[in-house]
Amino acid sequence: MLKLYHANHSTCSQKVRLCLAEKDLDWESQLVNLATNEHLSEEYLKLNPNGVVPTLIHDDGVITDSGVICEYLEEVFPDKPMLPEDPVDRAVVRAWVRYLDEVPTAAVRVPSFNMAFLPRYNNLDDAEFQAQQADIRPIRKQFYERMGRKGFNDAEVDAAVDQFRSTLARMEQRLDNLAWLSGDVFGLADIIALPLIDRMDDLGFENMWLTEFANATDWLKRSRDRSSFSTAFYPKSRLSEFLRLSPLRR
Ligand SMILES: N[C@@H](CCC(=O)N[C@@H](CS)C(=O)NCC(=O)O)C(=O)O
Repeated sequence: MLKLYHANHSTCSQKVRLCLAEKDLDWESQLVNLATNEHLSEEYLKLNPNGVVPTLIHDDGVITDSGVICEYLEEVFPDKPMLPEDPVDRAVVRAWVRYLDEVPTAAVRVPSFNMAFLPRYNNLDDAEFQAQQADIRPIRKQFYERMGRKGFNDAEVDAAVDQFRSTLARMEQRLDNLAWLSGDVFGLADIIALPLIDRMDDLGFENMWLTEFANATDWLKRSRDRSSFSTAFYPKSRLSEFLRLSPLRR
């Protein structure tokens, strides 16, 4: 029995939903409302002490972190493999997953918050905003403090866009002679990358790859043509479908 604590629009949740769909697994959905800080409730923190989604429950096991959850699913449900057979090739895909977690996953948060989530904090005064960050966010206190109620500054936005561009450049090179980031078969690295590129697309950044990165553009189209995409990105799971996006402040 698989139960996923997740949020419709969360890129990390989308990664796990893609993996579940690729592996044709049935799962129970438990939505966590990020707007009301349900992920910071005492009850949820017992499952995921980092106070973030997603969390997977498998029988009595609690598994956190989207990349770890996907690797867990790969181990426990090895049919339809998401990693190549050769150990060196597997290591390369795992290195891609680490890179995608460290660089573009973090970068994508900056325009996402500036363009979509800031209005959540508009009605708070400084003290109320501070109170929300100080004790209750186990791993994101400094992130929210840097954002403040006015959003990330230009230097942070520029750095994030630059990191995203370097990700596209890396993808472009890898896709020069491979069908997928994970090798010959769509796999873990593709699963982790897809929600990030889709988010940037949803925020209106598609010109970044349409003009410069033909391989990445083609990869995105082929990834979206897979049935797992429509399963994982069901209606209202993209920000533009339910939030009014602000222009990127610069
Ligand atoms: N490394 C974690 C990061 C999870 C994460 O940051 N989740 C976001 C949604 S994509 C979240 O829960 N954010 C809560 C917040 O900003 O307070 C993973 O991959 O699962």
